[in-house]
Amino acid sequence: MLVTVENGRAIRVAGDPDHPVTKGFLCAKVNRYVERTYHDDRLTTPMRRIGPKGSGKFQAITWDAALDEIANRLGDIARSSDGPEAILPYSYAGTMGLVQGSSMDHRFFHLLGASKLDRTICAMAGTVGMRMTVGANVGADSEGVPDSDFVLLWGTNTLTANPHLWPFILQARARGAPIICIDPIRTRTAMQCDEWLPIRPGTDAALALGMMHVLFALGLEDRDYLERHTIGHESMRERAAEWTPARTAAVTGLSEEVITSLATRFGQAKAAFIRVNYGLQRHAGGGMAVRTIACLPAVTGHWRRAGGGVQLSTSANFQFNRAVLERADLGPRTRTINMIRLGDALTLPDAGVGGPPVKAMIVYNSNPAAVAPDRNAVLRGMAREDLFTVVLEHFQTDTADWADIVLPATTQLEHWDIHFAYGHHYVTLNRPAIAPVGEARPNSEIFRLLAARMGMTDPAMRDDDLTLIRQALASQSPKLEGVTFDALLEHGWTRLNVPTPFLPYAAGDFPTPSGKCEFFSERMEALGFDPLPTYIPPYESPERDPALVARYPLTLISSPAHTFLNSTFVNITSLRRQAHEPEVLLHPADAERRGISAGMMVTVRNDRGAFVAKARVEAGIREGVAWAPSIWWGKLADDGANANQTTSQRITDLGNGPVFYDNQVEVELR
Ligand SMILES: Nc1nc2c(c(=O)[nH]1)N[C@H]1C(S)=C(S)[C@@H](COP(=O)(O)OP(=O)(O)OC[C@H]3O[C@@H](n4cnc5c(=O)[nH]c(N)nc54)[C@H](O)[C@@H]3O)O[C@H]1N2
Ligand SMILES: Nc1nc2c(c(=O)[nH]1)N[C@H]1C(S)=C(S)[C@@H](COP(=O)(O)OP(=O)(O)OC[C@H]3O[C@@H](n4cnc5c(=O)[nH]c(N)nc54)[C@H](O)[C@@H]3O)O[C@H]1N2
Ligand SMILES: [Mo]
Repeated sequence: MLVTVENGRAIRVAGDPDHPVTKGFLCAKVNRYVERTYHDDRLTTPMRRIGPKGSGKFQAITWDAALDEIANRLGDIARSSDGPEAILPYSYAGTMGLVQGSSMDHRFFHLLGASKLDRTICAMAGTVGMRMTVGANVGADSEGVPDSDFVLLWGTNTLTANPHLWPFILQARARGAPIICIDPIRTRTAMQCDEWLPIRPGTDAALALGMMHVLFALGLEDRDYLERHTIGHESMRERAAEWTPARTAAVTGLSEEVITSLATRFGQAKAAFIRVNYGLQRHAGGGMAVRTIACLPAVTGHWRRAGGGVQLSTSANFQFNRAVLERADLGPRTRTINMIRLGDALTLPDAGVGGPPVKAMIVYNSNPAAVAPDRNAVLRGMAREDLFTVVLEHFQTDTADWADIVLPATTQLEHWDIHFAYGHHYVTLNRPAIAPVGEARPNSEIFRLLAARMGMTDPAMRDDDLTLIRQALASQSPKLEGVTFDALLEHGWTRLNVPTPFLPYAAGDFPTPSGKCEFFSERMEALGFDPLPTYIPPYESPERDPALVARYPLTLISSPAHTFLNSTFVNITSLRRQAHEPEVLLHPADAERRGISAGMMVTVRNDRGAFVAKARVEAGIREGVAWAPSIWWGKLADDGANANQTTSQRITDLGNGPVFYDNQVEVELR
């Protein structure tokens, strides 16, 4: 991102035209970063709560007063009979930079002996699914996509969530590749594709198995690749044989013809590119689904060629020296709390995992009062009078409203950082373009200051941001060879030391225990799963809970609105206007059955909670599915609620991830 600065003020942000992936354009949200940075509501001083909890009433205080109070309160808790494990850090994707998100903060909490946070809310199910099959969350390179002859966008809203992939896909299309979208919703991405396959949510593993059935039945497999680079292909063939098109159709809700045609064309292609993304894995069997889809390119040998393979992520290629950044060795072993169980962690006496109750929570880079599942439980917890809450933020979010102390943090324009990527292979240096707005401070600086206040003398707590960046780069990984601070300073970004395009498994070399693509996985078996790919139905499905489905017949998907980045940017008026107001999209048949027409106000509810939305009625969604574009700030909705009122704290099969879209609801007139 290039920032134009005049008289110390940023006036324009733009994509870097020289960058091979971003190619001079930014997404709809980040385009508004200047507006966001100088927003009237930007937090510019530390604040202490003066009204009742949750009232959002605060008074400006000095940094000294804020740091003293936090240090005293945390010190008291650490020395009390509850001990330091009663302190919980909570952070995620506000910035994914290593300096502002996984360095000083981690060191501070490690030294303190605080509870650890298992950061599962986004990607863990799919990450572990990839690891089980191919050994790492490393897939095909976006820069190979122009060479692909068949593009499958599987459970991903590319034009919204990952627009920089799109130009590569268009190049493949120009050379004749069809683009097919598998999604219960006809998203703006699906609208631009050649075909839209409205699958029943949570059944993707069944579709992948059905595809394998057809591939083996028609002899479209690559026998040489199977023999040399996979393990368990004979049992995989037997498993696939069970998934006839008829059975696959019954589970996925797609027709036998569609399934057969999809698999046949996939198998006839030379380099099919499958983009799976994280939406697909937010169901009970999300890990297994990703693991199963990841088997497909090994069946057909597409990994051999540029443009072939599966991409969930490229992130595991970025082997920064995280151990040195985070320094887990600084503190004792402590308990771990899963971030998606925050509702339980704050409301159960042993935090739901054993040990002391949570007595203090320090939130940064996250807005859990909007984004965490089972929002009613989260808010009950945050309302506890005996919970001391500190929030480092740019804005007075839903979460900041429940804080005791709010600290103003810097934005990307104001601090140093270094970033990995998950859709390409370039390391990015984030240089500050402007001075901090108001009294804002970088997260890293805030944790350094707090450490000093609390008498932490370890020299690790004194490293400055540039030192942290150099430490991140001091890695033994050959992929980071040549990625130096000086190179980053010069260009702003540097490609990892991998070929372009990078073909990770062209010659096998899978980083699994067997060194092969594992159709059969001993690790899965050891975890108590079927060692072969299989279909695990959603929790809230006719297969597993028919009584619940009878009461709550609609599956609610609350994936991101085009103009929001999770809950970031919701307070930017121009972007919120484009999202209108909280909405729910229904299929005309589902709407008619309920006497709902477009524009009516409806309540979306289940046993966990409810929120109000305006009905949109369109055929661009599978019958039985509802879509609530998200993630709204509760405080900006008339009823103070959002879609996470209805989502559950249940976890996925692998990786302990969330099941946001495994969520049955009913919709009725308000
Ligand atoms: N504009 C914008 N961009 C973003 C984000 C944002 O909030 N806004 N968030 C960023 C982050 S943190 C992430 S993790 C990614 C998320 O981006 P994606 O990984 O693309 O995930 P989602 O948008 O959650 O879901 C993608 C699609 O999956 C579909 N889907 C849901 N369930 C199923 C299913 O069972 N099967 C199939 N086949 N499809 C299903 C949904 O309808 C949705 O259209 O985007 C990143 N980019
Ligand atoms: N229902 C539903 N819930 C979801 C999802 C969904 O699709 N549906 N998606 C899930 C996913 S994939 C994810 S990744 C999570 C994301 O959830 P979060 O990680 O909470 O991400 P955001 O909602 O973007 O909130 C990030 C906050 O960090 C702040 N921030 C940004 N940069 C900085 C910084 O440098 N310092 C500090 N101190 N603060 C900063 C921003 O102002 C913002 O308020 O939400 C999850 N929740
Ligand atoms: Mo995410």
